[in-house]
Amino acid sequence: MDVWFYEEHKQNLRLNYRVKRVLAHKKTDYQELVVVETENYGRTLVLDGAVQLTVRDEFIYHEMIAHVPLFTHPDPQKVLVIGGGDGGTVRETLKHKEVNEVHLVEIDPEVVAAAREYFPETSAGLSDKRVHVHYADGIRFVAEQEGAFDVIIVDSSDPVGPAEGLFGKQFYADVARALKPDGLFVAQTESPWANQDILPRIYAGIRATFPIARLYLATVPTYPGWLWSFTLGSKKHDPLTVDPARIPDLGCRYYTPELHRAAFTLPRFVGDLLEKPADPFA
Ligand code: AG3
Repeated sequence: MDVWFYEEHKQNLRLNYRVKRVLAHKKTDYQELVVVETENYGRTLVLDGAVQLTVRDEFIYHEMIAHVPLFTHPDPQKVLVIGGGDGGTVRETLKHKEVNEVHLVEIDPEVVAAAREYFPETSAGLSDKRVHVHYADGIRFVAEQEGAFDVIIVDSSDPVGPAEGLFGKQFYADVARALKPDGLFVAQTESPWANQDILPRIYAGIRATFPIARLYLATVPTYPGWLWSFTLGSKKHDPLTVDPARIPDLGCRYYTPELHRAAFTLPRFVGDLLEKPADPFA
């Protein structure tokens, strides 16, 4: 069989994957959902043409989006995850013993259903008794919270379609209000290589909202540009002052105590990008 799937990384650039099997393909109320088994990366979840996770490399993204904020906060008990219906971020969050409540707010129930059916190793944590799954719009959910969470993790798709509002100034203000007085949040903030047009605006929005704003990097082979960014916005705790000697070994495959600090050391072109004057998303 010679079947290929591609993601369009740029108008003139596509990444092709040889497909062993198409496991699911449907239009949900929110997006087009595809699950394929690829030769190189194993099972792959694709939403509106954008790869969300592959079994082979999802650990990189999920470890980095969860452990950097959760080890920056000294006592993260109550955590909110926006998006992330595949469960990968929740799985990593549950590795922190202080965490006693995780709320996952996913707009599309079909994403959770597909994760439970096709990605058991990613989604298993969703059945943990500390986890509460809400099928709701993350923007509205956050707007209704006040001083409720230690850590908020925004595990969204790209800022087009259902996730667009999750990158806006109003949303960041609502996130700040939903956090406790020493709370902090992190969002996946696209690629500093492939998304240079929008990253300065996303970063500007977070920096305008939080006293501490820090961008960090990880290499995700299946996302456009490979080089991927996350931005942490914090009211009090600074990720750069975390003592690596106090970070326990969780048996991660990408994240390490030393990498916690190193991930914030930016190549010059990335630093320059963040200094570019930009209007935050409305
Ligand atoms: N969130 C998706 C990151 C964006 C990927 N973009 C792309 N492929 N164009 C990941 C969800 C995993 N929990």
